[in-house]
Amino acid sequence: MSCLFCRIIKGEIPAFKIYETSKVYAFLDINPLAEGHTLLIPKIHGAKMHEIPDDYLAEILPAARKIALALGATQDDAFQYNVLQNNGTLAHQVVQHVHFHVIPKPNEAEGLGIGWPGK
Ligand code: DGP
Repeated sequence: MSCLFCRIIKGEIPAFKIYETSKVYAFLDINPLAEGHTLLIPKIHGAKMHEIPDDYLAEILPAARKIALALGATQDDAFQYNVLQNNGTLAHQVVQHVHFHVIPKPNEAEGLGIGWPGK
């Protein structure tokens, strides 16, 4: 098994786990664009989103919501964030296992990262 993120799911490569269910796994990004930058992945291998079965994708947004709440999201605008997902190298995908970025957007980081071509 050579997929980096499959190896993280199996615990063969260390990562700071944030959340896990039978179908999804979330961990801190090794190269964070902001403190708390989290990667959320299905626990089934597929490079691009359209390769992932619906029952795995169905757990992604509820998990992203829980992660956002854990990072500090509230009813007001005090905590803001991006949820991003890249498919293919032209779309700036580097790791070939589907992943969703949950990226806090602190005020002082205005302009950092999110215009993705500048990444
Ligand atoms: P993308 O460009 O969407 O494919 O982003 C891949 C992300 O994966 C990037 O933000 C850095 C992160 N990443 C790469 N290798 C590792 C690793 O070994 N551990 C962790 N935690 N994150 C990684």
